[in-house]
Amino acid sequence: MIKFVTSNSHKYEEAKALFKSKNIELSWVKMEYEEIQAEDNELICRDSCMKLTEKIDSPFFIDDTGLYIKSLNGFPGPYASYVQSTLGNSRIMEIGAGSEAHFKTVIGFSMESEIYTFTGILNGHIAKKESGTNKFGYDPIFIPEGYDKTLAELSTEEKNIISHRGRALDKFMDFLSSRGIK
Ligand code: ITT
Ligand code: NA
Repeated sequence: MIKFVTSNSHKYEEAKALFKSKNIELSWVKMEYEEIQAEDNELICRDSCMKLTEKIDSPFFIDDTGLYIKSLNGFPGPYASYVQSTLGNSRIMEIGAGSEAHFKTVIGFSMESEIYTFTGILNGHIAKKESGTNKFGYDPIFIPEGYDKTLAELSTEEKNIISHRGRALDKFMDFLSSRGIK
């Protein structure tokens, strides 16, 4: 049984669908934790994982995700959560519509006092209007490369196949099975 520590129900639902397809049991530790400020979300992820090791029995993992908009020099990057709640999607489109962008997820896994990280990236661009009914963060304004619709117009399964989180979790699940962990 692997614990996923996150306050975000969308992240949990996506991970649950993937883990289910591999028959790995997942449990949700729904809690918020503080994050340091840094440019690099791998660093943030490692730091959070280390601090959580004092509070939560391992094995557990966390997910740190950033959105990097090219025409805005990578903004909001690791501040994606703060910017989503302060500016929101319509204001982001005013300054970033049409620009190339990418999501980056870093999974941090704590096991036997070691921390392992797994990264996934999804390239795409910022839409000119919001669309889609899956209202998870920036999904209604993010069009993945090779698509003409937003992430919010894809099902969880479709998103998982191509997404930053899906790719990071695939690497993570490969690691788990190579260690015989269920
Ligand atoms: P945690 O408790 O797991 O930290 P969080 O929502 O605070 O949950 P982050 O710190 O990683 O998560 O913030 C990233 C923000 O970026 C998040 O709040 C969403 O608004 C957005 N986001 C993350 N993953 C996304 C995805 O797959 N699609 C769209 N938006 C996403
Ligand atoms: Na967070």
